[in-house]
Amino acid sequence: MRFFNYIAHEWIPSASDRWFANLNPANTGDIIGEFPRSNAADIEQAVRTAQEAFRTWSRMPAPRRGEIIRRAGEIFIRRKDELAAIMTREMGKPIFETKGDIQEAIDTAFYSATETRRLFGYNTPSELPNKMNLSFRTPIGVCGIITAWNFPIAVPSWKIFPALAAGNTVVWKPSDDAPHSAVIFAEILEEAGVPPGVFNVVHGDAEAGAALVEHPNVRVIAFTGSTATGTQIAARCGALNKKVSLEMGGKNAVIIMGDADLDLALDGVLWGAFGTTGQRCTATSRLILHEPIYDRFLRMLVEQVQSLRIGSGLDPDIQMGPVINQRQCDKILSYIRIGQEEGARLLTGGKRLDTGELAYGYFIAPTIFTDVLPTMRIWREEIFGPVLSVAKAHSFEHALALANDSEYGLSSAIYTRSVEYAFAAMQDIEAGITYINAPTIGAEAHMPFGGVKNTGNGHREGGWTVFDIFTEWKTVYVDFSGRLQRAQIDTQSD
Ligand code: UN1
Repeated sequence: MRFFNYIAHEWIPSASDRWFANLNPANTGDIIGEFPRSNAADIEQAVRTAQEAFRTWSRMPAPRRGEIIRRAGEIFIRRKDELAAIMTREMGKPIFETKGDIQEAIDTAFYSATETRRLFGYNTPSELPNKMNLSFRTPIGVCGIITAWNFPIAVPSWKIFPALAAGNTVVWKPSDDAPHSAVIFAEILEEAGVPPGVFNVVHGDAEAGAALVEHPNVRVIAFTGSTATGTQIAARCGALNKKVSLEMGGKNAVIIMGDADLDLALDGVLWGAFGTTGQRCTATSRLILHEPIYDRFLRMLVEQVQSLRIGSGLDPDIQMGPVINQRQCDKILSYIRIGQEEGARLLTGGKRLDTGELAYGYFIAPTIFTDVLPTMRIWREEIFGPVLSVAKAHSFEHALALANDSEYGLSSAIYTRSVEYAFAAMQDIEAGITYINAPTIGAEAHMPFGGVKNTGNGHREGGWTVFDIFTEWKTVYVDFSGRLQRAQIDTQSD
């Protein structure tokens, strides 16, 4: 079956007439369909359409736009089961997780819809009499959105709904590993009443993404993906004076102190490290264990990890699905080899699972390395798979130093019963998100989301802060004195 780009409510092939196949990562013989490998001509057409649509969409009262977005949330509720199966089939995570992914988009839709009645500005005193100063948010224009495959609906929704709510129009280049979900996203927005050209989908790979970044009429780029790609995008956006928001890599650490509730911490580490097969930017990939509980906690963890049920996410009993594709599978296995060569101790896992049904997909055993030193690549580099690196800390200060010894700073967590440790962690962990007695994954739609250091470039999606990405401030001075008043001059007597 062939799928198409979505421009101005039409489903159209790429001008390139080239296609890529979308496979089920749990069973690579299951081909979902062929999708267009788009080029600059397709981007040109989509951007032109989005630019035209901007004229009317940006002038629609924001609460009217909000009603359409709210309806989209309701249709996501109605189509949740069907869409979850489509998502799991193309990207592998279990159905209960894809349902959560959709729920995050529903929450974002309702939140964004409600924000259309707020989007507060400022009204402040003027320094001159009979003059009023205001500042309010204005839409920017066409937003280019480029996303990853691991949250095929939630992460795009974090960008698309606020961008639309604020009055922008959108051209979205979804991941070529999860393009079918994007097709459903478009169907839902159309049914909700988003007018033609306001929301467009152009499938493809880096070629289409680069054309979107380069297009002079795309004024904002919002990207989720690797730090390497994001850094290149930021450089181009810098040269072209575009606004750019980046959500990139993570190497998220959990600290477990000697006084922690170990059963609670165990559940948190299992979910944080191996949920979504470790393929979240928020995944727990470093575990810092306080010396007194080091051996005991590892024994508990290994036992649980070895009993995780692994297989196709379409099977409701499965806890962990495959990794996304051959390239990622090779990359993760090569990091496992690097870890062994660097001298870390492989405690469990460390291999591809290829017996029985698993032979048809990209399955990797959940893997734990101990004796990991902060100099090792498996401690420093984002692997994006089910691989957890463990280090021992002699004290809270040592644990904190280990956690902060990273070029990334997205999520973090500490398990402790001590108020002092908890507050010190809140203050001193270098990350955009810190969890106390909860895993590193599980951000909520109405809170700012993003990271410090090489994880981002200072923006926050989610919550009220996302509107800083998708709006510009307009300042207005209303002088009703009926005469020329000179700011900075007429206020001063000397
Ligand atoms: C991502 O992996 O890009 O907090 C986002 C979480 C999810 C979002 C992850 N709500 O883990």
